[in-house]
Amino acid sequence: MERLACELHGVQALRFGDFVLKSGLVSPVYVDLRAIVSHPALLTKVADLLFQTAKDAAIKYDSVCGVPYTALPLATIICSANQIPMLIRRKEAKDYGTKRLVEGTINSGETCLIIEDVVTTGSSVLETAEVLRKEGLKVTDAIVLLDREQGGKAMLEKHGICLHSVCTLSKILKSLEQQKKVAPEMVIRVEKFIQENVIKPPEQNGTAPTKHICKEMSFGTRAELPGIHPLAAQLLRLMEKKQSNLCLSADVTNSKELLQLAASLGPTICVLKTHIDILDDFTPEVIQDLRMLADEHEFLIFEDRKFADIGNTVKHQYEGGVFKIASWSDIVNAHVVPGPGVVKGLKEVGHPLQRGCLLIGEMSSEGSLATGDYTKAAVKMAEEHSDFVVGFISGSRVSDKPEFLYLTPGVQLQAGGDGLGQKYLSPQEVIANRGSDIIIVGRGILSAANRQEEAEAYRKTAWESYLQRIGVGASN
Ligand code: S5P
Repeated sequence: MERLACELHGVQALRFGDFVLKSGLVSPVYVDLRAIVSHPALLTKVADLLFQTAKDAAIKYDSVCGVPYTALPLATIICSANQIPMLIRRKEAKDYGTKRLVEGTINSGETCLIIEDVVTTGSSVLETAEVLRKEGLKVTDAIVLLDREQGGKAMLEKHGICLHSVCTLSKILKSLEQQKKVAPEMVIRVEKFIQENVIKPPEQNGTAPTKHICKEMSFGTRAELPGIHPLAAQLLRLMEKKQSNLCLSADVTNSKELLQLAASLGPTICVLKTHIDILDDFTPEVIQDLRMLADEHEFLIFEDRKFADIGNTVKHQYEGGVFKIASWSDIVNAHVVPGPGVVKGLKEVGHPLQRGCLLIGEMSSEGSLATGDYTKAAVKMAEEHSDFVVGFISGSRVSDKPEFLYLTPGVQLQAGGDGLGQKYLSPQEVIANRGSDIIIVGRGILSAANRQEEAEAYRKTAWESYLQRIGVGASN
């Protein structure tokens, strides 16, 4: 980022001062990436970054089309270096011959990836997408070097295009400020200008909002997101390593059985969830043994305590008492019903220990009140405490932040319920369709004759559903 920012600034692709835009607005920043075509090394580097961004987002496409004009050479380099068929969009139809608007071999039904240098409102990308779509091509994603963050991403999403950016104007700015190439006052002016000039996508009266269509980042990519909680990053990495997004809900009442489960299913799971207060024979030694097994088999421990009291009380419940949960459990969870105090109280204990907390955004049980505005309030609380909150217990992806993890209970291979309000969905529905990350399975595994085989069946189905979601063909 630093080098890219420095080089773009060096070739005057980014300039700061007072510039009158086409619209008449006076802008403190002027972005003109055409300059890079005269700098072959930089041009190639930018093309590489664009290609890598598409790769990281696991986008599947058959051809590439650059938005005229600056992105044309970029698309050319990408296609030439990686042997991908290219399409060229004409700005004007030829007034003779075939009157084609797109040059190259068009195979109707194939997917074309759009490349762009800079996006403000997104209208240039959309124009190109519409031309390609009229030719029978699918356009689902666009890659841009620089997102000016003025509403382009949201506008394109409304039109079924997911915009992936190599960098954003605010990140470039911060980097240039750190390198002392732009004065802090100018950074503030530009940030203010961006915020005040965000173009909202037009309301689509009468039509349902477009579903969030952005294809997924892999768990591994999410682990590297800047600002991600270290515990969330650790979990995402071990999920990728073990190819497991299965959490075992070890709801057993006997310590020996709990430890046996941890030892035998440890290699198959990413998280082991406990209800430590249902053990008939709890001793601190059980916890020591469980911790050793967690470290040996690389899974996290999640005590499903569902704290739901005022901050001062939950602090004691988390830190002390018989169970001393904070001393051994990587993750705990909390209801948001008391308000932010519950998170603040838990954070005072858990944050110094680098623990994480999941907020209950939705519940799997029949008639749950955790819906609608309640769920939204949980998301807001999580965002305000993202230094401690690592995600949600929810039936679906309740926030669009990839830094958070989404764990879903109420999962069995067979749909149905338990007669006491529990409702079950399949791993496929939860992971592939509802966008959750981790399935939490208790009785689906515990009541099987062969728990190890059953756990493996859940792991495999959930992992394949995840691969399907990120657009990668299922493996093992
Ligand atoms: O909404 C929820 C939240 C949780 S944490 N619904 C749930 O079922 N749980 C927990 O997940 C519940 O306490 C139990 O430990 C587990 C589900 O177990 P199963 O046997 O129904 O799979």
